Amino acid sequence: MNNKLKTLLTGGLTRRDFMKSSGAVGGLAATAGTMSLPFKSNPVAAATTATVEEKLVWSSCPVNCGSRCPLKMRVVDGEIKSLETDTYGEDVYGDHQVRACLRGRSMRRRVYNPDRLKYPMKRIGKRGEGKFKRISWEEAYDEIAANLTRILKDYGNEAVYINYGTGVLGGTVTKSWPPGASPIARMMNLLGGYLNHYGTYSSTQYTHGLDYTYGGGWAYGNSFSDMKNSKLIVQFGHNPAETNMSGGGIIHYYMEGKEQSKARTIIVDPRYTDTAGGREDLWIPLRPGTDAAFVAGMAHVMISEGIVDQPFLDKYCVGYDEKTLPASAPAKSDYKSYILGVGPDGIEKTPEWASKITGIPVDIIVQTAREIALTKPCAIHQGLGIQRHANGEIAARSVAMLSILTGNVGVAGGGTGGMPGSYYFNFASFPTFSNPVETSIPVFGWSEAIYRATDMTALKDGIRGRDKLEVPIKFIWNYAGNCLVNQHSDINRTHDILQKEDDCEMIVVIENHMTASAKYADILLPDLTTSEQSDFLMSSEADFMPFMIFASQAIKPQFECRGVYEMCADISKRMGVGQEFTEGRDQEGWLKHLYAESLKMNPSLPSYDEMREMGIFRQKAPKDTFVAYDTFRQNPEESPLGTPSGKIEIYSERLAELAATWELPEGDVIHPLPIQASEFEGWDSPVREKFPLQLTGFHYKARTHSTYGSVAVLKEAAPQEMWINPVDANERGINNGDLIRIFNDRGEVHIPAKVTPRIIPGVVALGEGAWYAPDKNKVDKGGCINVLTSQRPSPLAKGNPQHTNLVDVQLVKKA
Ligand SMILES: Nc1nc2c(c(=O)[nH]1)N[C@H]1C(S)=C(S)[C@@H](COP(=O)(O)OP(=O)(O)OC[C@H]3O[C@@H](n4cnc5c(=O)[nH]c(N)nc54)[C@H](O)[C@@H]3O)O[C@H]1N2
Ligand SMILES: Nc1nc2c(c(=O)[nH]1)N[C@H]1C(S)=C(S)[C@@H](COP(=O)(O)OP(=O)(O)OC[C@H]3O[C@@H](n4cnc5c(=O)[nH]c(N)nc54)[C@H](O)[C@@H]3O)O[C@H]1N2
Ligand code: SF4
Ligand SMILES: [Mo]
Repeated sequence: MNNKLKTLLTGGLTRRDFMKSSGAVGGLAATAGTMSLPFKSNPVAAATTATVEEKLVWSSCPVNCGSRCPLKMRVVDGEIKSLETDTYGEDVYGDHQVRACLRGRSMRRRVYNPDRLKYPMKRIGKRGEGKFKRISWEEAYDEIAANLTRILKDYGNEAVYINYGTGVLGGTVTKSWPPGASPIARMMNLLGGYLNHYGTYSSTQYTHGLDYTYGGGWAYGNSFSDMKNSKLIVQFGHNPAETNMSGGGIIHYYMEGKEQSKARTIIVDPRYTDTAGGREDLWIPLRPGTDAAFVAGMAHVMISEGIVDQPFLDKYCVGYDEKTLPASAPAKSDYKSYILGVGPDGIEKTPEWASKITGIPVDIIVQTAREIALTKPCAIHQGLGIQRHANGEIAARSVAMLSILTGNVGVAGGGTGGMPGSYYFNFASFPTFSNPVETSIPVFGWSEAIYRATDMTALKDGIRGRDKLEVPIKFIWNYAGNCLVNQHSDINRTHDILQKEDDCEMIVVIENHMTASAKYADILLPDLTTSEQSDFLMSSEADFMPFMIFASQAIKPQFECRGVYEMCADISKRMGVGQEFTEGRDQEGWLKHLYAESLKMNPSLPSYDEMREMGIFRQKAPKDTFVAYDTFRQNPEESPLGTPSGKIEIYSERLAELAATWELPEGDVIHPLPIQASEFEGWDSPVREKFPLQLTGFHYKARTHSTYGSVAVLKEAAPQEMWINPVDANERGINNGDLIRIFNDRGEVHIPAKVTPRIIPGVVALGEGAWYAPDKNKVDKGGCINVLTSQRPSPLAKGNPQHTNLVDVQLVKKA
């Protein structure tokens, strides 16, 4: 890749990475003496009788759900019998208990699940068949070391890939995400490195899109707690009641902020979500993938009625109108011209135009535009649902336009239109050295990098660090992830790619359960659960009350399971870097070391032993709200944004350059402005003649992605069903509970229908993460949406457009 282009590309920082390293909201300042423990220590009770040994041990739920919770295990004779969660303090807002949700509370059923992996295994059937034979740990290590040595020698380090996996995102030594922070990365870096990826399945269109607007890699929004200062709240594709639940999750701050301000609330989502749930004032259902048109229609109202914040646009922004267009931009390429139809496309983005695209009535568009422009401050946030689309980058940028046009950026009670900001706990990370390999692929591109690697280029496929990939992926480490199969798009295609054992030669899966991905392993290593080992876990999104958890080993390792640290230490030894890997420490040794390092950064932490006893340490942030880019608002010259101009770039010269140089397939749009663009399988796609219904996904309370997906009580409490509007159901003779088939050219799923007015007609929805369960004809009976999703990436981030799908639905059997 040429250097000029390289500097145009975003740095590939992920959200949590960025927040951690940023002085702005990253970690709390160490304020020795000013911060006392927020609660009393609660000693671990240990009752021993002659025959029964009973103890209470703090553990945790380490998964990727936007929260993180402590679990106190009641262990009787070496077995977890029951558990409770955070019970400290008075449970008042700001010092509230971090209580686990039903998933975490069912941890016992995950630890003792019949699906639990027991022994190291080697595949004997075809990949995916699930046929394995039991082998010893020695055999497993030998096999891995021999293959790794051979592949490194024959193909080089760029042929080794660490797949995305967020099952132990919460851990420190056992951390699975970002992959560069995992023990696997530490080992691979000692061996010369591995092929990197950039972006995440969560947010890559968001980060890549909004980086061009606000700069800095991750666009911040005001925290939910700041809603106490708002007069109006608008949420686009955001469902924190399901995605950030539990006592530590930000739904708590959303509820409290809203309660304090009593602000009117508008929810924009094709589905009536749990976040709406009777607490909203207006639900605006729209067709998936059309948020940009909705915003453009509202912008038309604001501009033509003269209710935009012109002084803000003049002072802080680039490209709103011709006055602030950069010199390189053609005439009439500004946003105002685009909206008023005097730009190159000549189309006026009237509310009538927007209504045809979105399905939202004209009067709602007009009324909402006026309300947003005239009710200040207005808190606008987006979730990640709108960006997990084929046009996700511009959709994310579009929503931000509402906050920008109305001058809500950088003020209390307002916001940026981005994701809500949070403070993070300041704690040492497990050192993994740096990766000598610079080549990087988009996170979603790994399956392509197996079979058409050397065809993948910088300009066509977003390869970074090289103009094109030099070698295919030959070896995959898949630790605590189900993105090898279940969570990656188009499972039938992935299956075909992985069938060819001469292409990807070795897949090592490190897991707790026999997941869809585990079935594709060549060597399957049974990992400990968090209950069987000790580690530190940091809060995820936790607004102004970040916290840390000391999870201690509650029970002995089950069966022959071993921890990932021990596995990596043993494999490193075979590869000749054992001492460098461990530095003479076992896992507990690292915990002590990292805690001592953290104490230096944050002296208000209790001692190691006290912390182990307390389990959870909650710490208030310096402020009880977070206002994104407030210093920029106060003084843009002194505190510029991370964009090339230092201002909010409504028109991005960097995007104009990419639009001119990148090789895009027909229909893909990269544009300097946040314009409306059609999706390859959207409401106006010709594919609708064959598959008339839009299928959108969502993150479901029954699971965290696929984790907890095999726990029977959870499946019963929140069953896997496809949402369909009565209008579409009646047309197809479908009643609530009937078994239906959902299908397109990529695959077929059979599950029950949930017939409900909670979804807009023309759209069906399926919670992501259900366990893929194909019959012999490859018809999935588990309800896994990725049988139906596409591997075609989004234009800019080359990310996963997993909410962009067209399908049809038919009745299979009456209930
Ligand atoms: N269609 C569609 N697909 C999606 C999404 C979508 O919205 N729609 N969302 C995407 C997003 S945002 C994400 S983040 C990804 C998430 O995808 P993944 O990161 O693959 O998340 P999970 O499915 O939870 O898989 C985590 C795995 O870790 C395992 N695990 C849990 N605890 C442990 C442990 O202690 N040790 C080990 N070794 N393993 C453990 C679990 O059993 C599980 O198999 O999915 C993406 N896929
Ligand atoms: N219970 C639970 N919590 C989770 C997770 C989980 O799997 N389970 N996953 C965690 C992870 S890793 C992540 S990344 C986050 C994900 O959080 P999000 O990505 O925000 O979650 P989604 O449910 O995919 O999307 C949010 C909403 O967007 C809506 N939506 C879809 N398409 C569109 C559209 O085009 N326009 C609009 N306006 N709305 C749309 C969906 O209907 C949904 O209600 O959640 C985290 N929290
Ligand atoms: S799934 Fe999330 S909210 Fe539920 S217990 Fe685990 S960390 Fe907490
Ligand atoms: Mo995610």
